[in-house]
Parts: sequence; C-alpha cells; structure tokens
Amino acid sequence: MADFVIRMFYSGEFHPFRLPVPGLWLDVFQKIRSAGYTGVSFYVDWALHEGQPGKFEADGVFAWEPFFDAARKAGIYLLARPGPYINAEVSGGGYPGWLQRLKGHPRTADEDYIAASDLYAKSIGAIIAKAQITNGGPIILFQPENEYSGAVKGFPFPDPKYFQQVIDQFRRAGIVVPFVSNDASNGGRNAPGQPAAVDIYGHDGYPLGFDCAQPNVWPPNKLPTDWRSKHLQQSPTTPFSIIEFQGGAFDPWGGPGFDKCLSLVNHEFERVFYKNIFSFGVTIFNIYMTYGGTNWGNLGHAGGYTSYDYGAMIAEDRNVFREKYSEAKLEANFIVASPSYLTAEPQIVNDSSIYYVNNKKLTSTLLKGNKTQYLIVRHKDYSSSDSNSFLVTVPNTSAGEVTIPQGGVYLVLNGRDSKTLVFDYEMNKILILYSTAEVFTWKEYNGKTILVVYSGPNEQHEMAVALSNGSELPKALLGSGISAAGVDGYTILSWKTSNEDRALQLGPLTIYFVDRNSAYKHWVIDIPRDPKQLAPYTNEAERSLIIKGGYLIRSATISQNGDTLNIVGDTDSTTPLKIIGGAPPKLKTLTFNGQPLKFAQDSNTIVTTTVPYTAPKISLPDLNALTWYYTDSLPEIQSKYSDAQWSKADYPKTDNTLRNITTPTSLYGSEYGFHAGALVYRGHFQGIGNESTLYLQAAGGSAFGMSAFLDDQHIGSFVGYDSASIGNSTFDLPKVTPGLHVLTVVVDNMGLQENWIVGEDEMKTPRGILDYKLDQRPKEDITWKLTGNYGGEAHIDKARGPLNEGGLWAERQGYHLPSPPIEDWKKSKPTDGIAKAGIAWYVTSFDLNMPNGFDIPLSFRFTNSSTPYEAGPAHAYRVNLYVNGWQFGKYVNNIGPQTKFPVPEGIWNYHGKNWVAMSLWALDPWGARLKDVKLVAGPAVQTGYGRVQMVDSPKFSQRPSVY
Ligand code: IPT
Repeated sequence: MADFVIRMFYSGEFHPFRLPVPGLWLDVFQKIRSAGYTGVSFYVDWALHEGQPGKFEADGVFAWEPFFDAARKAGIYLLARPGPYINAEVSGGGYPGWLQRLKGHPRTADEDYIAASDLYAKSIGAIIAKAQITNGGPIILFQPENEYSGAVKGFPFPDPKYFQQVIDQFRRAGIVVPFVSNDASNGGRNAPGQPAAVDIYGHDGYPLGFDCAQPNVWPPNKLPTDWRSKHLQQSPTTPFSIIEFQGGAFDPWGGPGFDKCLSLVNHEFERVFYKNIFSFGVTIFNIYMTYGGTNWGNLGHAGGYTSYDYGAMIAEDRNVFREKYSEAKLEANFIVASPSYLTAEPQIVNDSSIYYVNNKKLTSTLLKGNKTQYLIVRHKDYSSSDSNSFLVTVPNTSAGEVTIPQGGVYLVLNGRDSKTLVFDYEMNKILILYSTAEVFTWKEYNGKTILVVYSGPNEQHEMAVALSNGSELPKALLGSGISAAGVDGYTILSWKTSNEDRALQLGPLTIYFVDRNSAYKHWVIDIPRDPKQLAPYTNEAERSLIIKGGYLIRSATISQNGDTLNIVGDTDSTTPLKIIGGAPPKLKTLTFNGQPLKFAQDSNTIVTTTVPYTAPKISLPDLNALTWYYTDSLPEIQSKYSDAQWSKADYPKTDNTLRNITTPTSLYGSEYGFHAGALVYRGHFQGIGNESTLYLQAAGGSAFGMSAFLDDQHIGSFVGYDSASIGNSTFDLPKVTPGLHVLTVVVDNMGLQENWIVGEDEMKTPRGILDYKLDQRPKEDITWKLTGNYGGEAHIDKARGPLNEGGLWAERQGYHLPSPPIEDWKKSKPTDGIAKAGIAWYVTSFDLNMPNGFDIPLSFRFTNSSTPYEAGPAHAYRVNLYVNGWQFGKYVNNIGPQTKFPVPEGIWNYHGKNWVAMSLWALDPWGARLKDVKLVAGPAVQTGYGRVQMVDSPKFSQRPSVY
C-alpha cells in the first residue's frame, strides 16, 4: 500500500440515491474533485433497501459498488454514513415504513429495534467494508448513527448501551476505518472518553438555519465563535471535525424556493462562514449539501417537495454555473495546497482585533504552525456590507514583528468578505514572508514554482518574497502595474487589483496576480499515474496542471512518451485556454475532449489555445402538440368496481405506539404495509336515509390532500396547505338512500416524518384516515378496506425500488411505466383536464434526439394557475409526473413552490423513445386542467464526459390479479 498522506478531508455531501443514474455519479464526483475537494460524504437510505422486512436489496440503481468505483476513479475519498437513522429530509429519516409497527422505540437499545436494524446494518456494513481503503477502496471514514443528540425529557439519553450496539453492529460487519460522530451542535456526546465513544468526535452546524424567505438578511449572532474552545474541552485528542456544515438549506412545501436558499447561502456566505470554520483549525470538513439532487419516487419526508436542490454549489441539474461553486473552489484549493494549515494552532484570545488588525470593526484569528501562520480576518459584524481598511501586525514571523502593508497604503476588507493572509508561507524551498492577497494554489515543476494569488475589487495588496539569493528584482511576464522593491533581502511587491491578469518572475518563482473573477476560471487538475483513474488522490498526483480555462475542466492525461496532453472538460462558449503550469515542455499534441487543438507554447512551457464551441441544434417536443392518451384513474367510485382484492382494514387494535386508534379498526396505511404515495379507502355501509354529514380526519403530512366520494359523487376535499399534516373536514352528503353505499377516500401520503428526537418516535406518525363519523351512525356501521401501492411491502418493481409507486389506480396497474396499453384510451391532454373532482391519468410518448457531446439538462415547467377560468380561489390540483416509469415530480398547484422539475439524462433516453405519464388529481368540484406544461432545456454545455448509460427502466406488463 502506498503511503497515504491526506492533505485534508475536505468533503462535499452527495447522496447517489437522489440521482438514480449511476452513469452520472462520476460526473458529480469530478465536479467536486475539480473544485479541489478531496472527499465526499454519503448517506445510505435504509428505506430504499429493505422495503420488505427481512429482504435486503441493493441492485440496479441501488447498488453501491458503482458509486465506490466512480469515487475511486475521480480520486475522491469517502465518508460512509449509513445510519441506520440518517434524518436527511428523507421519508422516515431513512426508516422503512414498517418500523411504524415496532413496539419499541427506534434509536434505542430496545430489542425489537436492534433486531429490526440488524439485517440492514449487517448487509450494508458488508458492502461498505469491502470498499474500505484497507481493501483498496475509497472509504476512509465511517459514521454510525446520525445526530444522536436529543431526546424527550426523562428518556435515558445519551444511552451508551444503544450507541455501542450501533457501533458493534457495524464493527461486526467488518468496518475497520475510524468511526466519526455527527453531534448536532457541539455537545461532546460520544466523544472519546465518553461511554460508547467514536474514534473522532465531530459535530455539525447550520448557522443561518433553513428559512430562506429573507435571503439578504444574515441575522445577528449566528456566526460561531467558540467552536475551537469547545473542541478543546470536548475532544482535545481528535482532529477538529465538522461532519456537516451548512452548504445551502432545505425548503418546505409552500416555502420561498431554492433560488432564495441559494442567495442566502451564497458565495459570500462561503467566504465569511467557511473561513471562520478554517479559523477553528478544522481538518475534517464536510459541506451539506454539495450536490442535493431530487426527492424522486416518494423518497422525501413530508416536510419537503421534489427538488432537493438545497441551493448547493452544484445545481440539481448538475450545472456548476453558480458563483458559490467557483468560490468554494478557491477556498478548497488553498487549504489543500497548504499542508501546514493542518497542524497550525488557532490562537484563542478574547478580542483578537487589538493584537493583529488595527480597525475595531474587524476581528481576526491567527493560526500558528511550526513556521507558517495564517491570519483570518473578518468584520466583527459579520453581516456588514461596509468596506473597512486596516493594517495588520503579526509578531514572531521569521523577520520578527511585521506591520503590513509597509508601502503606506491600507488593506481593504469589503462587505461580507473574509480573508486569509499568510505569513512565512512555505512552498518547498521558497518562502513568502507574507501575502495579503489570498493564495489559490502553487505547484513546483522541476525546480520552478508557480504561485497564483487573487484579490477582490478595489483592494490593495502586498507580498514579501524571500529568496535564498536575497532581494532580486522581478521580470514582468504578463501585464504591468505590480511595483517591486528590494528591502532587507526581501522582494516587496505591491499592487491594486486589476481585471487584467499579471505575472512576474522572480528567479525560480513565477507569481500570477489575478482578480477573483479570473481566479474563478482557474483549475488545478491532478494527473494520475494509474491510467485506470481519471484523477489521482491529491497525495498521489503524478503532477498537476494549473489551467486557466472556462466552465469546467474534469481531468487530464499525458501520453507515455510525454509529448501529448489530453484534457477533458466542458465549455459553454468558445473558451480561451491557458496552461500556466505543468504542460510537458515540448508539447507536440494537445487535445480537448479528444479533438486536437492548434496551440502555442512559449519558453516557459505556457500553452495557449482556444477551445471552439458550436451551439447545437436542439429540438424538443411541444408537449401540448403531442397526442396524449387519457384514462380515468378513479374507477373506484363506480358501482361496478370491485375491491375484492383489497386489504380488509380489520385490525381491531394498532401496533402504532405513538397514537392509539379512535376507530373500531386501524386505518393506518403502515399497518397494512403501505408506506408511500396515495392511500385509497373504501368504506361500505347500509344507508338508512337520515345521514347528512361525514366527518373525516385524515393525515398525510405537510401539503397533503384528500378527496372523498359517496358512491360516484364527490362530497368534498381537503385541499391542503403548506403546514397542515392533518385535515379535519365535515362534508355535507347528498341524499343517502336506504341500501348499500360506498365511501371512497383518497389520501395523499407526502412521506413519513423524520425521527430526530429520541423517544418522540415521530416517524410513527400515522398516515391515512385517523377518524371519521357518519352522523346518526355508530362508527362500527362502516366496514373499511384500503389499498396503497400494488403489492405493498412486497413491491414488484425491483428496478425503481420500494417507494416509487403509490396507490393511485393507474399506478397500481403500472400505467406509469413505458408502453402502457393505451390502445383503447381516449385522446385528451392534461391541458384539457377534467370538469369535476377526480383523478385523471395522461400518457404520451415521443422521441428525443439530443446532440451527442453535450450535457443539456431537461426540465418540465408547469405554469401556476388559479382556477381554470382565472378567477376564484387558488385552483387545487396535484400532479404526479413520471418519466419512463420514474416518479420525478409532485406538483401541487395550490401550494407550491416548485414549478420546474429537472429529470436527468439516463432516466430520459436522450436518443430514442420516452414515455411520460401524469396523474391529475382535481380536488375542486369544478375539476382541473393544467394551464401549461413545457419541456425546457437548460444551457447546452459541450462536454467530454461521454455517453450516459441509460438506466434500466422495465416497461409495462400486465400485473397478475391487479385491481
Ligand atoms: C442535519 C441532519 O444531520 C441532516 O441529515 C439533514 O437533515 C440536515 O440537518 C438538514 O438538511 S440536522 C441539524 C440541522 C440539526
């Protein structure tokens, strides 16, 4: 085994189950790796692996080996976080719905809980164990449990017996890498020295929280200040680890939307808040989320909608246009290029401003290494948008105390910015006494060193270089405006930020001075020794290129004989490319995505070229112009419908310990094995003739809806609103004639609650009908049956997993799958809609012929509407959207906020036939139609990524005894 020296575990959170296209996992890994990160942290969602108790499944898109292989290829180390409890805004917090029937408390040492989690822990543990670094795989860290940090009053907590059992479950499964914890806030729980301890204590932090409504407001007192001192109290022997740090925010139904979360947790947030974390000497750092993805197929909890974009640095459709991606790249590259940071000790002083910066409006933290010191400067009022000028004094540099800049000017800290200044910064044999401009990266090539520093607008900077041969005046290589003076054996450089790149040569050192926007275009690309890898781990790089390019550089290889350089990347326009470090000296051939390029190379080996971009022709179908096929998806209300195959809701008690039943028999979906999507009930009774109202209490989670019918008549709906998990409705009945009647009730299940507080057992919150009352009649007079997804826990669609289908009639038939039997269906479109309450089902198909060599994200865009006639109350309807059988959207017109639903290539067939299905559930008596729905393309990015392997999407086949 090679010597592994990890520079820093600088990681992004990415859940492959939120991007069910294994062929795209490498894409996300490469985007994270090219941002300079060394790691990725991932959760495993138990609910997707054990839909049926006792049957662990991990095949197809749910297999983990391809994810581990892709990480290895991209040179990414992994932190595995399989729970069993994960939270993560997924249904049940990762718990399969059948845990609702558990007698004991989940997340405790209760025997039935431990027994229930054993198969999962054993199975996923073994899969992860095989991919540990000790077996040549990418996994280097492991987190048992997640935020085991809070319990209801009086509950034994934290319970070492329980936590130790989780640890033991995974150790028994063969996990040998260090265990980390993810304490919610720094409470020191399960830190080394505590009973039932992990190896490395870690905690999380979401300082700006999850309300994105006011994206420009950073509320006061949210910037952490005491995390280092807390760490020294709680876990002084372990590296300071932040296992989750805010990388965006989740957003609930009816929320402000992810654009707002992106603005709240933007590039400025990264500058101020991430650098503040660096000031605590963090060495294991994971940013949640880095790629959020999609809550497809009912995998999300009720508190969130389909998109899990999170405002993360990589958008849901995988683009990296966001400025926060570029800013994150600058910060990660700096940390990874600065190994002395890992051992530098943060100096904790009460008011550091008096020590290092001379402006009372600023504050700073000094990190002292053996030689190198880092000074992190920020505004005391961290949300300030003022620019403040300052001088810096640092004692004990190799030149004694220095006060800088020396040139009589002031440094500037612009609003919502923070800076890392370096002192005695070592680049092998070259020493920078100080730099007020921030370091992006540096690399040494055969005794020559390239350093890239950057700065923000209207800033003044100074750098002092110590070279062994004393003061030396530099040679300008590029641009002008950097002044230089030799003082006491140092070369002092000073400059103002300019939007023109400049470069100087000082003996063996070449320094590039760029502004931040230019720095954003720079990439450090490590070249692997092992051709099977596209990128090596940071510590195993053969050499690295420093490239000024454009949108994205993914990887690079150099031919055996050393005269050919192949670069792989993505462009969104014709892009000038400049290799400022690492090109083979006598380059003969340069290719970009396999195409040879004309280039020039100068005596410093710098290569200049241009990557051409040609906009492709894209033609997308106009969805409204297609032929759509329609069928009614609520035949249950017709008198001829038979529910003979349905489950009898005849359980006279409940196994749910959270809520007792208030009905003669349990009507909870999970009692009968239905955990995802719509539940449908049929209640049979003998009418007497004096019944006039029906009271229904139904629970489906935030933003759910419910519709009720007496025989074939709609009697009313609970249309739902953002925060309503339970609806109480009393409906007037039409005249009930003596004789047999059927009530049909459809309740949407928006996903199960999470289970954050131990002992509260929130995941057991039932779904379905909680209570009812037909006036004049005892409850016993109604006999209920119910159904959910076809097969229940014994779900039959192994490709799309246990949660993708709900209990709508057309879903049970499998009409969301490709090639349903539409021959006898009517022709009608979702924009035609239906004129009364009910559930319509629409299917269409079309070919896509997307250009090769481009990454072009496709999304559905719904137009929000009030009523079909543009008057009256918000029009209540909900749509489930399926592409080739995969449920990729839940649009709720009267609640929102999501109107745009990206669907990834691989789910789409970009080169052939696709099937789109939609349910249209009209809750209002006047029915519903879509105002508009369009297929829209995002920017066409030319890519060298290659063809994306299609996901196996089995088509429709007649289901046995379907009802
Ligand atoms: C933290 C969870 O660990 C994580 O799973 C996710 O839910 C995240 O929050 C929010 O997106 S919990 C923390 C906010 C207390």
